[in-house]
Amino acid sequence: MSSVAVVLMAYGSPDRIEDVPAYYADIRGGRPIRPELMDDLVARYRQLGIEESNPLNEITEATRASLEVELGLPVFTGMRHWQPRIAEATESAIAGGAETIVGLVLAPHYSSMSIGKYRGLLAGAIGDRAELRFVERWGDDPGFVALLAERLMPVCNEDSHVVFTAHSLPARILDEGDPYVDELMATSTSIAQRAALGDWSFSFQSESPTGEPWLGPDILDHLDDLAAKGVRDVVICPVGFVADHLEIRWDLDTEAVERAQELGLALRRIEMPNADPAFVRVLAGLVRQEVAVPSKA
Ligand code: FEC
Repeated sequence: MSSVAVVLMAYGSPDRIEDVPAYYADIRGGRPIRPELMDDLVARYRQLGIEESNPLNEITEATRASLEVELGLPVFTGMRHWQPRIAEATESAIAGGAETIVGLVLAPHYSSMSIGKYRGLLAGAIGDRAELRFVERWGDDPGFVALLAERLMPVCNEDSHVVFTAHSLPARILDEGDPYVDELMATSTSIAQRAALGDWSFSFQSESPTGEPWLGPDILDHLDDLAAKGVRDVVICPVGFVADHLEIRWDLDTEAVERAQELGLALRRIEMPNADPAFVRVLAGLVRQEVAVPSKA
């Protein structure tokens, strides 16, 4: 077998508070940012205690390091919107002699605006210098479904209503036949079956103010609806994310918790997979489906 390396890709988070403007500019791809939106984003990171260092990126590094040990292959982190960039990770892999590169994104569901973008960045960086194997989607992976079901069951009681969530995207993806929503519903249904849930629903979160319609319902509106229907106990299971980052720590742990308190709802969420060994084994299994890597005994 030719020499193999893995490029493990994630959204990325600014290292320090002073990096936020450059980070946001990268996300916006050069489109202008209203000053109040920039101030709001800086304030969100600041309220999470991110000043001189960022624990959110440390989770990705811990995941990378554990995956490298689990696979016995070099694994390089490539961030979509921060450093180290996907291109830098690719250069490191090729400099280390990789002839085959496996691309794996720390986001389970395919969309042209999500995994499709990561793929484009990685393929462009590799060019014809190595063979690319790419994990296109993994929301239906049985190990991932089982992991989330196992985290869900202990935090549910007989009155709980489970809400599965994922990052919203501009609604125009539906006109383009994007599989994102179908994949999210398939993952949610599989987890609900596995955990034998009676009462559950799906909602989006983390919509960005870009001036166009986004997929809904948004989690805050959804909590209003659930409260109006008489639900009193809500458990959130974010299926579109795998780690504690801004979208979990702010949008759920801060904003959704505040809304739930106003509505008199009990609200909690599952622990995110982060760098849990069971999750790292799921990731390793995805890589092994692309290349023949012996399993650890
Ligand atoms: O922890 C962190 O510091 C970063 C958390 C973070 C994750 C994340 C994941 C996804 N996003 C996706 C789509 C979009 C689209 C736009 C967009 C905008 C933002 C902004 C921040 C941000 N996203 Fe994000 N996203 C994270 C953070 N995202 C910050 C900009 C400010 C704001 O809206 O609050 C709109 C871009 C544009 O303006 O054109 C679209 C998708 C995911 C899940 C897949 C993945 O992780 O890659 C999809 C984590």
